Amino acid sequence: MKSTIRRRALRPALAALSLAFGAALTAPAHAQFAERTIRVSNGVNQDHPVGNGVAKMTACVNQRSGGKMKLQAFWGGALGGDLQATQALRSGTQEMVITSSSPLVGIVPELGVFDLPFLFQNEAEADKVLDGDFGKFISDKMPGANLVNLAWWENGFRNLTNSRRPVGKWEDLQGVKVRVMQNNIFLDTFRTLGANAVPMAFGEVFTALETRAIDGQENPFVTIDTSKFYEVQRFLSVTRHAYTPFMVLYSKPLWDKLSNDERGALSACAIEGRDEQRKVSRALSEKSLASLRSRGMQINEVSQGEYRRMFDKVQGVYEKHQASIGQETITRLKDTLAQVRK
Ligand code: TK8
Repeated sequence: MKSTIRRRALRPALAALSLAFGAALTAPAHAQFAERTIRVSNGVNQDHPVGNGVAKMTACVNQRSGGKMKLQAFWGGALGGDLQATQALRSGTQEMVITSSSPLVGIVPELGVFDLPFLFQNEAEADKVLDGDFGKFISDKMPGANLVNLAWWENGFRNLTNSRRPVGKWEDLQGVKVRVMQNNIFLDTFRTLGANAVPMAFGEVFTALETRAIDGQENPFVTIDTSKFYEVQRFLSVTRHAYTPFMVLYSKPLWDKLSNDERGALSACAIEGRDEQRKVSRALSEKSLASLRSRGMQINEVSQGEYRRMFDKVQGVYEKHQASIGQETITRLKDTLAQVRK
């Protein structure tokens, strides 16, 4: 009986204590957030899965900061291409960019490891490599270039489109003018396969295809679909010749001015965005392939035998670029892949 009376008497005090405790949990977090609008640029369009990732990340930082931090996204290269936007981050004139790793090898050469042809066999092993020690090993090299990598998102497995012919074996590439990212390893890979490889920023690709300045390009299905390449390309060959990651980069000069709470929110929300973006990317990939077929693209698979011949044909690219990527990076990557594949 006495304990019931005591509990009742204590109720108001316990209620006040829990309110104060609850407020303490939220107040310091919100108190360490300044009013900020963070500009994040992309080369793809908003209906690309990057749009889903950015939406998730935006809602997350908004919630964690009590509405003080906002992400403002610019699509379709509105703030410049991958390399141009990344340089703006390095100089502290823009906060964020979501960019392929490939155009940045001139800034951080070790990123070239992801451009080695036929490196990953599937998304599961790519996730394990990127989200584990190896991904951190590479991300830790970014601050030296005035950049902070918040997360690895998915660009995806790359496939070839062109306006001349189906490509079922490497010999079919002879003389085909293929745009590649501004990256020596992609240039070498496609030249080794016999194509006339042309480096070009992503934002110029559609017009170059439309005017036949180039015959083809290579990107994942969701990019071919959301960038409307089907309007200017007839053939799609499922080559899966490389897997490109997206980097969610923050300007280090601007990062250094953030509070620990702001950095914590951005880091955690970039991971939430990653999981959403990858989920949508994989769910949309098959739908995009079906959509491209319904829009009239002629789609061909590459047989296992011919896939193997392409793989064998470009092995020299690995040796040629070991020096520029760095032996330690290549050895770590190979060891990690061996572990992942056990
Ligand atoms: C978009 C690019 C694109 C990439 C390319 O900004 O350049 O072909 O695959 O996704 O990063």
